[in-house]
Amino acid sequence: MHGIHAATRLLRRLGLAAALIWAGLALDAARASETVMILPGDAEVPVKAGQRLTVTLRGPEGASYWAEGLPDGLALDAASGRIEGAVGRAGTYGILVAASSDAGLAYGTLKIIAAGEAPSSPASGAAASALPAAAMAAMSSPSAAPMQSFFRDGKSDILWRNAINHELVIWRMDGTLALGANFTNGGIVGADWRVAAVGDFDGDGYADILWRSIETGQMVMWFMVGPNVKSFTVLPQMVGLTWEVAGAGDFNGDGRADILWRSIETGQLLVWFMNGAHCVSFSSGPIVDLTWRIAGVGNFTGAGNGKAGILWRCRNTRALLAWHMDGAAPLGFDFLSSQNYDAMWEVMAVGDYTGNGKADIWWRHRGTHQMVLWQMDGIHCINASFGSPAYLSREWETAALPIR
Ligand SMILES: [Ca+2]
Ligand SMILES: [Ca+2]
Repeated sequence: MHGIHAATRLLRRLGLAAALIWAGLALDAARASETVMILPGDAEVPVKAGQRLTVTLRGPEGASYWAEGLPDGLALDAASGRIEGAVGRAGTYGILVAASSDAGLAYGTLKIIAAGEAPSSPASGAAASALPAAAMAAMSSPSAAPMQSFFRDGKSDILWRNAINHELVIWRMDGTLALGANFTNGGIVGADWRVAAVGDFDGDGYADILWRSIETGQMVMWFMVGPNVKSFTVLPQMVGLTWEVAGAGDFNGDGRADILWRSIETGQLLVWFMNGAHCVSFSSGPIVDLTWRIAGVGNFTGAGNGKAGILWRCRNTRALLAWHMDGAAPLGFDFLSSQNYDAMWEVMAVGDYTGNGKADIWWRHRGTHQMVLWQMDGIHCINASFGSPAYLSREWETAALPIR
């Protein structure tokens, strides 16, 4: 019974118990071979490398299970929820687990900490620790290319979707100026799908498009070259609709866009570190009061070695706050010096539109649909100018500013 008490304490500490019960998962006390535990929510399993372990995920009757990020040596039985095997290599492994049933979809995180002879790597996920120091240094240097550039020209672009006929158009941008409007060749995607985020998920320099079904939460990634779809992948994971994709950016500095999640119930943050459509590892971040809304993802100051940060806007005061991040952890924050826009103005996109390596902010007026670019130098707006064109009719929406 030691295991269940430890897990329950952990859940209490994380304040997650209520959400999980609602989601249909319950703690399981079964004890099998050597090490057994756990379960849903966020849980940690300490083991020795090479030691056999069994972890049983327990969801509602008839649930099927998946796990993403299992280390070599462990396997999941999707029908029973049993994860069995032995972790060959010492390390800390973050695993995303979920149970899917008629009652809905619940997910949690499982951390397996495998101790070995050598000190275990602090890195979450297996791959990073094997890299030589030089490669790590190269990977963590600031990425020159903005994550929202469809044309690999060093400047972010704007993806529009028409809420009525669902056409997709990419404006190739140079600062405030739209150089051209390009229809994508991906065809018309139905109304139950939404553009969840734009980012270069595979690191080839071209922005890609993440779709999410508003009915099921299923996700599809389009890998782009310019406005054309090169290939697409259905993501194996599904996350319940109480979590929303808040944006995409390179939170760990490996040159690939990652997915920022936020719970619409608790305000909890979660980052999926991506390699293309594959979630390599993930970290949960702080819980932030829901009076603060995520307006965009971008790095305004260069802090965190160029890694993506988060732009927050307070629903009450309209204050703008930039968080500087390292992975899912905030390093510090700054209030933006200009914050005098009223509620009629909404942030429609964040990206590097001027090509100076720092994020800028596009605003759109809810009444006139005019667009204004704040050209930013750090946390200071050095120029606010209308776009050219200066407005677009209401039915055109961006990922960050859907019509609701
Ligand atoms: Ca790409
Ligand atoms: Ca990344």
